[in-house]
Amino acid sequence: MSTEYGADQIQILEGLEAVRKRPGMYIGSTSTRGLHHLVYEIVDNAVDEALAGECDMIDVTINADNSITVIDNGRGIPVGINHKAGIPAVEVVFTILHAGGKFGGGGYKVSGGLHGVGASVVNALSEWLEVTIFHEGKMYRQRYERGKVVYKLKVIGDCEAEKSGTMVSFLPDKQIFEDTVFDFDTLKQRFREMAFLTKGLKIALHDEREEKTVTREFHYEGGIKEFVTYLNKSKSALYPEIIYCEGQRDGVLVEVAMQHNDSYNETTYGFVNNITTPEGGTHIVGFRNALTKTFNEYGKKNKIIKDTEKLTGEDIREGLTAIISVKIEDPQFEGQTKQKLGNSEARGAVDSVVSNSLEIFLEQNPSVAKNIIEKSVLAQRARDAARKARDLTRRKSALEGLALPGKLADCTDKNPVNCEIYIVEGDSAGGSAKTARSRATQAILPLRGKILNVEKARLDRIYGNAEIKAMITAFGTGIHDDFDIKKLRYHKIIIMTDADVDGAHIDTLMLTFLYRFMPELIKQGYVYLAQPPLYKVEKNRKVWYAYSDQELDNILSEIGRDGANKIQRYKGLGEMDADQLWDTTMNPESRVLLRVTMNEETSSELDLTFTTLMGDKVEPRREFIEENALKVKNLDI
Ligand code: TTJ
Repeated sequence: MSTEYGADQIQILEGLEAVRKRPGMYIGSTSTRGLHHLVYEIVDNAVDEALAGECDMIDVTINADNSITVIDNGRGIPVGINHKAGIPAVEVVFTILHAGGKFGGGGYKVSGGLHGVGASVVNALSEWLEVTIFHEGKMYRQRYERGKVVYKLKVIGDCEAEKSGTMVSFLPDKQIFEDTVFDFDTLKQRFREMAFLTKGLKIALHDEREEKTVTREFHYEGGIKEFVTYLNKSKSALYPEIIYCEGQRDGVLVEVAMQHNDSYNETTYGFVNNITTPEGGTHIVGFRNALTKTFNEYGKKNKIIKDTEKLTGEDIREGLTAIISVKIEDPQFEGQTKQKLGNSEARGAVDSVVSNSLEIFLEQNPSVAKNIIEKSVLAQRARDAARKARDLTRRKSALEGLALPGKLADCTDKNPVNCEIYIVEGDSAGGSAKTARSRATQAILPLRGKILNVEKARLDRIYGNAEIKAMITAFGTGIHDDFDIKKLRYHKIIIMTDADVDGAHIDTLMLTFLYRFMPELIKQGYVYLAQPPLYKVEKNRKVWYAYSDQELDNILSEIGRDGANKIQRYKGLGEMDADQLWDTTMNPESRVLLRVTMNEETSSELDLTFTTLMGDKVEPRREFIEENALKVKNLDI
């Protein structure tokens, strides 16, 4: 092999060597997030073939050895010689850096976007990778190891003459990734999203790591319209129609679907070339502009609002679920985390496509239009009331200084880095916690009963709620436009509830509040759940604590099940005295805390989790709980 190596090949190896030296530069990180990006990178190439109208099926398998296989029924990566490089095009795709998205030219591509670094990066970071192409009755194959060609592209057999497609298998390199185990749910959620965003495309995911293969299939003929229906499934829609806008301008392909529900939250997700844009950008700005303008014009023209009145965008978007999906040839991502679309042409394109379609829709559906505008007027009144309440609090705190809530037992240390606040369910457990705590660094805020469900209340009621006010003042950050993470008074916010169904419900209520009003606290890793033990085992005056049934079993196996044990099942925090609470749950030396994290790449699923758990509809909630009952301990919300 070495004698055939020319200058081109040496350059190739240097390119891929650079990827192996600094993988983070190419895939963001070598954590599980980066690991999963490898799969998206390969699948994105197949999605491009679907966008070109040449493929309608993608099949992904997590194999028993944790390698991945992706198959599509597209035209197949070209096997002919690429004249510039002097090697088959498929070899260029897998061995030359950045060649990925540039093949074929023209048209919209989802690969080569934010994460789209090309299939060669996946190759460089894989122990081995094999590509098989089905083309005109022949099967071609090439294998690589850590990016290096093992053998030249060769014909390995025949296939049916009509069959065409590409199959790629790879095993992520354990020398590169901290953890090489794929998470089925992470992949599943991403593929569901991809299927919504590419109408008509069938994506199947198989997991062959257990004896019985698990399969999920996604296929939505309605595309993002079905996405909106899915997001609204646990809410009550305000009208049955999904408003849908589609069009193209200045090289930007625009697709928008939306529907209001009777809740008070806006749920808008933007996508650029199938990549989520949590920080928004020009496409979102264009959408909002069009919405505000069109509803105000319609409302005035039809005398639903007075000429002097103006609905704000926020009011119109109360309870709105919307998907804004744009495809653009050269997306520019900006912002701190490069998750914000910068292309200015996207603003005008979305604005004009949405304005035109929405105006027509409203003219044709006057009762829907009236319904939405009336809800917006109510939203405006509530917002005015909330603003007044907030101004009053602001003025008060300006006069009297920031008064901490009376129920808060604050810590003495004033450096937030050292400080923790325990949010404790119930006054009695709050009392034990106050006795048990380490005064210097641990503050205690007891909450009476269940906190308000913020999914079901308008702002004025939320701001009026005593428990919520107490938390906001204790944290010190303020909320909404006033939110300032630099003012956070504790770097650990620890939710401590009973280890029972009620406790789990309070956890969810608390997390819902934090997610909706202070998401930065979760994103930056300041939020934790305390883990009180489930059992206490005593034998010969020695004590063990078990935090799960499994652990209880282990302890009993170790010390013998001879009847001399006294086993106590804790039903609540209140059953522990202060010393026990300290030893088991609060002592930083020995306690177990679960940090709450969130994955922004699939935030639509996260939103759904909260609305499903907290919403009115019983059936989706029951299904959700049944489906997730086994993994309640998985706190990656
Ligand atoms: C390019 O233009 C000529 C016809 O084939 C086009 C192409 O490259 N199609 C294509 C690539 N289909 N599928 C892929 C592909 C699939 C996987 C799973 C992985 C990669 C890197 C590419």
